[in-house]
Amino acid sequence: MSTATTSDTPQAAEQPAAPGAEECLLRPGNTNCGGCGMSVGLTLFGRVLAEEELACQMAIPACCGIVTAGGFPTTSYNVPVVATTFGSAPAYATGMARVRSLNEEGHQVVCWAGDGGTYDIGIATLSAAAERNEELIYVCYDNEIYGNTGGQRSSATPAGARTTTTPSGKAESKKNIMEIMAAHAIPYAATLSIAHPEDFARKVRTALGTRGTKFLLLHSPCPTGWKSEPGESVDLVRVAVASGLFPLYEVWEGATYRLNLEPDGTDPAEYYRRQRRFGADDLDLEEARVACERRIDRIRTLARQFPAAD
Ligand SMILES: Cc1ncc(C[n+]2csc(CCOP(=O)(O)OP(=O)(O)O)c2C)c(N)n1
Ligand code: SF4
Ligand SMILES: [Mg+2]
Repeated sequence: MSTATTSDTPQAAEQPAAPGAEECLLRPGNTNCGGCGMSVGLTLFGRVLAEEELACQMAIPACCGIVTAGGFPTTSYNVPVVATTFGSAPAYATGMARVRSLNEEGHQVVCWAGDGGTYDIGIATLSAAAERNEELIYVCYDNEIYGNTGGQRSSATPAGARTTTTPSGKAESKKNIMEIMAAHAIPYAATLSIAHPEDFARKVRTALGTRGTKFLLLHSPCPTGWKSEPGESVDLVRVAVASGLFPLYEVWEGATYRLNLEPDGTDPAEYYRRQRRFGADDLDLEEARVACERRIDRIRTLARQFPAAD
C-alpha cells in the first residue's frame, strides 16, 4: 500500500463549511460526564481540523459518542454526523467516503467509535474497511468499557478491572488492537493521549496527510466507569504513558515503527491506585510491571529493527 501526502488528497470544488478556528467539533452543552476523555479528544481533534481548515463528516456507532449529540433535532456536533448501528460504522463510513470521492469533495470522513464498537462488535467491518484501504480516519476512543450501557467489560478492559459483568475483576488481558490493525498493513496507525496534546495534534495531521485507512487509538478516561476523580483524568492517562501501560507509538504500513516517548520509570501501581475499578486483591502488581516492561521492550525492539524514515 502506498502512503501519500496531502497534495494527493482530493480537493473539493464545493465542500461543507469547515469549522472556523473559533468553532469546535464538539459544542458546549453536550451530555458527556465531567472529566470525559472523549470530550477532550473531540476538542483536540476538532482544533486540528480547524487549524487545517478542513471540513469533516463523521460516522458514529452506538456508544457514548453518539449520545453526546443529544436529542434530535438538536445536536452538539458542529459537523454532519451519521449515527450508525453498533457494528457497522466503518461500512457506513466507506459509503460516505466513496460518495465524497465520486462527488470530488474534499472533506475528511471520520469514524469515531468506542472500544466496544471497535475491538468487539465492529471488528469485522473495521477489518473489511482496512483490508480495502478505504479513505478514512478511524478514531477509537478507548475507555476500556461499554460505558454507554452501564459499564460492562469489553475485550479492551484490562485484567483486574471490575465492571458490571466482571464484579471480581476481569481475568483476561486487554486485546492488542494496535497490532491487529498494524497487521492489516494500513498506511498509518498511532496511539493518542490527551495528556500529550502536541503529539496528538501531530499524529492527527499525519493522518490527514496520508491516503488510505488511518487508525488512531485514543486512551480515553471515563471517570464514571473507572471510578476515578474527573479532575484527574488527564493525569491518569499521563501516568499510563509514563509507566508503559499505554505507550505512545506509530506504525506505518504495518512495517515500520516509532516509539514516541520512553517511559520515565513511573510505577504502574500509581495508575491502579487512583481508580476504584481496581480492587487491591484483584491485581498482581508484579505481573503488571513485567507486562509494562515487555510491552515497551517489544515496541522499542521493533522501532530499532524497522525504523520509520524521518
Ligand atoms: C447490536 C447491539 N447490541 C447492543 C447494543 C447496546 N449498546 C449500545 S452502545 C453499547 C456499548 C458501547 O460501548 P463502546 O463502544 O465501548 O462505547 P462507550 O459506550 O464506552 O462510549 C451497547 C452494548 C446495541 N446498540 N446494538
Ligand atoms: S460514561 Fe464515560 S465515556 Fe461515557 S460520557 Fe461518561 S465519562 Fe464519557
Ligand atoms: Mg467504551
